[in-house]
Amino acid sequence: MEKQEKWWKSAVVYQIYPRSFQDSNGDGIGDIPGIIKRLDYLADLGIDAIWLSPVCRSPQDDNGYDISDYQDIDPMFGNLDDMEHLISEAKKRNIRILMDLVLNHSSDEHRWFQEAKKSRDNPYHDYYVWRDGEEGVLPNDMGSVFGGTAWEWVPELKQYYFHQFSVKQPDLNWENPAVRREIYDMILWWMEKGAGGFRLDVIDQIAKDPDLKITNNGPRLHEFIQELSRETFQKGSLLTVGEAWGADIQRAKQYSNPDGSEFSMVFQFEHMMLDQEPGKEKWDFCPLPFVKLKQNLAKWQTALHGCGWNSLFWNNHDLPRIVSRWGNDKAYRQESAKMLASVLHGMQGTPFIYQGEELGMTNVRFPEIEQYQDIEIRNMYKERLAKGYSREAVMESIYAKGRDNARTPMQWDGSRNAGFTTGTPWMQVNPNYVEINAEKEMDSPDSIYHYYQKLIRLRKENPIFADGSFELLLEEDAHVFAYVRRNEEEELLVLANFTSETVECGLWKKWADSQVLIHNYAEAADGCGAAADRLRPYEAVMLLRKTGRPDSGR
Ligand code: TEU
Ligand code: CA
Repeated sequence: MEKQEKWWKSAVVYQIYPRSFQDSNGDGIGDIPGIIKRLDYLADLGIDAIWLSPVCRSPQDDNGYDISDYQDIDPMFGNLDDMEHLISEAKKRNIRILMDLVLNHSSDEHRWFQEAKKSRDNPYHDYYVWRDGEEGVLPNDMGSVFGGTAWEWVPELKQYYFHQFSVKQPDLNWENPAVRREIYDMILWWMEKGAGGFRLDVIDQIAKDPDLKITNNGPRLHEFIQELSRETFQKGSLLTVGEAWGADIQRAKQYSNPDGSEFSMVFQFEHMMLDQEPGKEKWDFCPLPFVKLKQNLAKWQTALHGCGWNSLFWNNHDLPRIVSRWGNDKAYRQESAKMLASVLHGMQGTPFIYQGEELGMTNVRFPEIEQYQDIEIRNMYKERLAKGYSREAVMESIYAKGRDNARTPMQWDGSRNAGFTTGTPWMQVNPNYVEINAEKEMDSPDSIYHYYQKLIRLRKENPIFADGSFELLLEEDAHVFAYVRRNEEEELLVLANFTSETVECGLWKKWADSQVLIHNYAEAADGCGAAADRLRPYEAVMLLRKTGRPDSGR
């Protein structure tokens, strides 16, 4: 029973951003039939579940994170039959479909909001968060994540509504039990349709209290989540993952409590915020403090061991491409993409692969702002220019951190539009698709794709990936990321050079009698590999050995 319930501990999840994955009808937008066509590709990769970014009915102000009907599919992506078909076709390949639940807010075009703004005594009015006021005199100075104020005036009601995201994403009022009941019923309906789990969008923001200027981690947060879990998820054997930018260790333990009272796991971002200037915005980027990254990941590994469960990720649809961000997408694209994958997949937790990551897809540098689609980018561009930033500086921020880096169409092959669409893609394809595409990757035995495939297989074959403890080695080393995982029978060393230089490192030698599980360089070259004191640029290796000896490998 226990084992069945915790199937997700050895699982690997693949995230699909539907509008950019595969178009099937030439309208330039990825869709559900397109995903179905590519299921064999994903089965071959070896993944266990797909996290599907939102496909529900939506005006697409924030690419589907603004839902106007939670129980219907947006016509742009297909219909409910297509969705059921996807679930059953995926199931045939032992792949579960995780839906993206956007529960903090709905679209302003949702029937609830349309009713809510009719009058103050409409039964749906209290589904949202309102404050009385006067036009032009905001209830307070709270801002929206996407820029500007978090308050929008509705003249008919002489009230403001609260929106943590865009003005078309009014916040739902979780204080109202009727809202919570509607949400639970909707989730149960998706469970009946065969959803294998759920990713919960900005779940730490549902218990907001605008009067106290509280956005995330509100006082009733865990009460709400526990009720949600009890009323829905606990009735099935699901993978549930809560997105929580504001999670610390203590909260993460609550979210992923092994007793199942909240979610299976937490999706937190501490490690992904290290290359931004402290106290500033994500656009104010700085070089990655490498030692801090190691310490941070190590902290999460040890603190959650045995009492919580983390997601492992470098990428999602909100983050720039990792190979461009912390690897080297020029001279060492292959090596660094594989190195980053090794460091991540060697840890405890559930790895998430974001579409194209397994191909080493890179960031994009579009010359014109008009080529960018993301509401966050567009708003920031206007705001920062108005504040006096230079256009060049703003574009550099977008190149480094813009969400559209992750949202360019999937690069399937070297044909026009990378095989993504026969029409005009909703966002331009990254011009490097001729070099970087799935077809090429599949054809080459040494590709990044096959490296990911092997990492996934290793996790399935070796329980130590899921159950081993974690110890960081060479903590202060400015180049090398090294750690050991241990269980009762074995130990696993992950050794990785995070730089484009050849560096001194004698650790591999001490593990000379171990088995090489995976290595991102061909053995050959003199003075390198097991016998050497050096690691080549972005070199990474995973070594496994049986224990029973006192030597711990330091
Ligand atoms: O993201 C949460 C969130 O806070 C992000 O908007 C994040 O702050 C931003 O990307 C950092 O630049 C989730 C979804 O993943 C995102 O796509 C949505 O836009 C957002 O919620 C609103 O639903
Ligand atoms: Ca389409």
